[in-house]
Amino acid sequence: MSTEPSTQAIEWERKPNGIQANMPAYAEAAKDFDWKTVEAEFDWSKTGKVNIVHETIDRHADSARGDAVALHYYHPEGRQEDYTFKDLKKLSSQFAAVLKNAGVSKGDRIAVFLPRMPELYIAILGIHRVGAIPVPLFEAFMEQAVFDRLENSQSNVCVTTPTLKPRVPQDKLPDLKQLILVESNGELAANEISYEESMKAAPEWVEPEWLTVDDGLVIHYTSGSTGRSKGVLHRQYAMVGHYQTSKWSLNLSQDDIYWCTADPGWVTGTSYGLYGPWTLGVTSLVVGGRFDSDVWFSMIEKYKVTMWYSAPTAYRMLMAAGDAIPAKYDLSSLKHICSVGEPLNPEALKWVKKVTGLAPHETWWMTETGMHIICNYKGEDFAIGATGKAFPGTYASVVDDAGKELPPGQIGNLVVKPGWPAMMQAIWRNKPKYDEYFKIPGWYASGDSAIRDEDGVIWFQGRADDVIKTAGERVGPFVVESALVEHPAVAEAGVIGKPDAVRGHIIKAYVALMPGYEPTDALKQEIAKHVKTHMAAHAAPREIDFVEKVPKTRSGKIMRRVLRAWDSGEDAGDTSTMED
Ligand code: 6R9
Repeated sequence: MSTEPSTQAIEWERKPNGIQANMPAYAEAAKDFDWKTVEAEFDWSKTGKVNIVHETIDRHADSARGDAVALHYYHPEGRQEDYTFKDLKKLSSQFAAVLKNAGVSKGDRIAVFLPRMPELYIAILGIHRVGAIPVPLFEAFMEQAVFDRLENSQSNVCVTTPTLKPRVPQDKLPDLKQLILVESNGELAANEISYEESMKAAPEWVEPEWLTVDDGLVIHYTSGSTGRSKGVLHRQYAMVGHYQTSKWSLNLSQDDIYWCTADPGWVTGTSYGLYGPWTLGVTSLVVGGRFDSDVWFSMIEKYKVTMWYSAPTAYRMLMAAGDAIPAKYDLSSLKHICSVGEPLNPEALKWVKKVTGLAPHETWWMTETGMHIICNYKGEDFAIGATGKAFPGTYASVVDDAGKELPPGQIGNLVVKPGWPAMMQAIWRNKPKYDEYFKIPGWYASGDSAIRDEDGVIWFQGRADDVIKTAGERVGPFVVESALVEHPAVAEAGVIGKPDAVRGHIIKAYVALMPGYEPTDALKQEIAKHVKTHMAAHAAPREIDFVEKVPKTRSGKIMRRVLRAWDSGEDAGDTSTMED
């Protein structure tokens, strides 16, 4: 880990003169920036009536943009459909009526457990229309992960499919009253509603439930280093941040065809898969199905994608699939590319630039920040490897544990001054967890470490806690350890992220066995499968080492620092607090 980026040979991504950007000069935009001017872009600033479905869909449907495509949907083995803003106004109204009939009202939490399909987007919009709060769940979640999220959010309705339904443990969820099934084959239990049938009978216009800017927008579950996943609650006001960052860092405008590859199960898929682009009235592409390099590059050609927002793990997978695939397609429509989720390696950045002519721009942010905070911007040159500068109207810095700002070049805690528009409103039913983010006086603490250079540019250095980023997704070691020890053969388990060329990190588990179990490869596989079938595939350890004992402090905390040293072959440092 470097602590002195300014003394390294820095390579620059240089822009030709005259490049068109929505924010032509960062310094000028940041000087005197006031979020009040962004508020004025929303109808609620005049009417006082707030609902994101109005700002993302209805106001465009009722304007000259009404017949413009809001959503292109493409599934390589299935449906290919287009929806205009008018279509989404009607469909989200119908779904709102279905929810009202099911007794849903303002503030209720509604789980959406669907694959990436048009109904996923329609359901979320319909939930907004009735003033309820969507809880999007990624389709790869298995029973335990689904249970944790539905139980904590006390969701009373879950929108899902017959295929995913068996992973919803209804008998253990007393608050869950009804299921709405998409693509059901007609056989319905007493508490089940057919999406298709109920939509047919529903009215084509339902007025949005009018809210305030402080009412709930969405809950995303995310991992910390300890305890179960936490429900990050955002408020309607977050749209102010989604809108402006989509305009200036994604560089979106209404002549764009925008492709965000993230699933709405993760925050990128809502903040920048729905709210940001649609508050701007931009056409969005959603691609269903699995990752496939050929399909991905063909999408850019087919839809003439102009703006592409993806993650380092995807760029690395595309790179691994080789240059011949992008060479087959016309990628000349592209005008801007961004990246999120992990640092993008210079090698992958340069490869994307080689095949598309454009270098991906970093956007650093978190589920909890709700919107971009630190970015490289289209109008400015940037150093390759730099994370970027704080978005106008936000202030990010690098501080010591007491909250004192560090001089340039020193590594410390990456923090943000509280008060940006999309800052989380709460951790659902967990005030102590929320307060932990503000333990450095005066700051929101991200849990990342970083360096700020002389020019005020921030360089991400790594996670300061034990959270693992694997294939762009946050996995808390504790959740995996808990799933591991549920297996009868496992006495103790410690989990770390092991650096990996494609996934960023993979999950590696150190496991101490119960007496009487033999440390075999077959057992390793069985243990990994156990995690996969209980939590989610991405949470399962790809590597397991059997050990006599998992290293712990005298107070019983797993010393993941020691596990990381074992893995890398480095010195474990001070082990004086380790139990013998
Ligand atoms: C949006 C999202 C947040 C964590 C964050 C950091 C890492 C995100 C990054 C990045 C380096 C970037 N991260 N963007 N690291 N460069 N451009 O990813 O949210 O899943 O909550 O993860 O991801 O470690 O703290 P989330």
